[in-house]
Amino acid sequence: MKNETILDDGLQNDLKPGRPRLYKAILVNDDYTPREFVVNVLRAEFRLADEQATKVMSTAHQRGACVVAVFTKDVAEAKVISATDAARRNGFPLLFTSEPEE
Ligand code: TYC
Repeated sequence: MKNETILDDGLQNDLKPGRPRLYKAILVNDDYTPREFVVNVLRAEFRLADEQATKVMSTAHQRGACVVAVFTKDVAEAKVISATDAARRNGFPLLFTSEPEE
């Protein structure tokens, strides 16, 4: 009993804050959303430069999906919702998702 306190250096237990896990915001391809609209959403919601937005859009178009950027969990989820909402408001099925990095 006495030694538990003495031996616990506090470095390995579950309460250690550590580095927060990062989340990928992912752009998913579809057959209907115009390429230009996708690029504009990437610029407006994720603050990508035009060239980078075009690259990310093209990669998703060719491969089915593309990582847009990584954020903390809260920020990734907020941006994914906001970007997907912008598409719905304009009548497009464009989808963004988020998932933790390995
Ligand atoms: N595939 C769409 C088209 O041909 C463009 C597009 C690209 C849509 C990437 C979604 O994540 C996407 N108009």
